[in-house]
Amino acid sequence: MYSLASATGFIVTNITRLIVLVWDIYLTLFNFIAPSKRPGHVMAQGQPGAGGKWPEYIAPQEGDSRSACPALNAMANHGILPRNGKNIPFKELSQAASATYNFGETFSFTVSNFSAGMLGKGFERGTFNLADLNVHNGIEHDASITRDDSVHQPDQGRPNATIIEALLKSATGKDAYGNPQLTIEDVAWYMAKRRIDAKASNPNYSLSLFHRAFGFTNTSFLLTVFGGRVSDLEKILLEERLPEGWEPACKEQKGLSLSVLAVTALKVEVGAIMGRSE
Ligand code: HEM
Ligand SMILES: *[C@@H]1O[C@H](CO)[C@@H](O)[C@H](O)[C@H]1NC(C)=O
Ligand SMILES: *[C@@H]1O[C@H](CO)[C@@H](O)[C@H](O)[C@H]1NC(C)=O
Ligand SMILES: *[C@@H]1O[C@H](CO)[C@@H](O)[C@H](O)[C@H]1NC(C)=O
Ligand SMILES: *[C@@H]1O[C@H](CO)[C@@H](O)[C@H](O)[C@H]1NC(C)=O
Ligand SMILES: CC(=O)N[C@H]1CO[C@H](CO)[C@@H](O)[C@@H]1O
Repeated sequence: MYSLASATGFIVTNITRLIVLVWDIYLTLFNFIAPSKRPGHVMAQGQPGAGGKWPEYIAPQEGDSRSACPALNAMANHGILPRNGKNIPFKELSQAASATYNFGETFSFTVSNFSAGMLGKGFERGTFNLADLNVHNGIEHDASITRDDSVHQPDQGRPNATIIEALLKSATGKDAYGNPQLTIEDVAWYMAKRRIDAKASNPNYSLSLFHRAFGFTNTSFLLTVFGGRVSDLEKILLEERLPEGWEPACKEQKGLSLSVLAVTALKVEVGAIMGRSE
């Protein structure tokens, strides 16, 4: 009965993963059937960002802790996470990130739990500082599209304006009002360019398949969550500030699910591998 025992072992030890998977499929199906949130009403009443009003932005001060993630830093800059970026419970990260960016809880739990594991802490009781997330090749990796490689810039909490401005200049799309907007192809092309540039200038360059997966997930957020509009991304990426009136582009009733995110992410990665076809 070896196979039965190992199958039981698989199910029991993988039970939380299984729950997350089933839960995610439920979110995806629910979102498919339920009407999306109305534009202008993605943030629930009483939540930070409701009615396009985000809490006051204060740029990070000397001694504040910041990560390589623009989305989490923006939350701290608006006081949605502690402004000093310190002693944040993983549980709070999971809940606050999910509420601020209209993400399904499956996603924010998985990422927060992964981060806790990476830092050797427990999800339920553990806390962290934003800069703790910058462990090189933990989550943070080379060839990012908002940060220089850690060999050149040891403080990964700081955005690199040169790299971000080149990303935004590459936008070829237009939104409904004719304003510049990034497309999947633009982002895929820029990721490919960053990989080439980083490889050329960084003798220690590395980018595992695992980190590619994270990289393209993150990059696809520029479109799925931030909406891709250049005028918004200037504030979000350069200042790590949520613009007045901005709300997440993903409007699903139960928030963006992992399953749906994976599809956009895959499109970006395939584009980055193939290069821009023109
Ligand atoms: C919930 C927990 C989250 C954690 C622990 C996390 C962590 C990170 C880390 C460590 C990086 C740096 C990776 C690199 O080296 O490029 C990163 C990048 C990024 N994250 Fe997050 N993140 C989280 C949530 C989010 C959310 C909700 C969004 C979108 C709204 C987001 C958008 C991004 C973007 C756009 C990048 C930049 C990628 C780049 O520079 O190449 N993250 N994140
Ligand atoms: C949560 O993290 C722990 C430690 O890294 C890991 O063993 C567990 O599988 C994770 N749970 C899920 C559902 O990802
Ligand atoms: C961003 O990428 C890093 C790894 O590159 C990953 O660990 C982190 O979870 C990603 N963020 C999200 C929200 O997926
Ligand atoms: C930003 O990145 C560029 C390109 O890698 C680099 O030349 C420049 O020194 C970086 N700027 C800062 C302030 O780190
Ligand atoms: C580059 O990698 C080598 C070998 O892994 C290591 O000894 C060296 O310290 C690294 N250099 C930098 C600047 O990280
Ligand atoms: C004990 C056990 O079977 N654990 C499995 C959980 O799932 C991962 C893959 O998702 C397997 O690699 C583990 O062996």
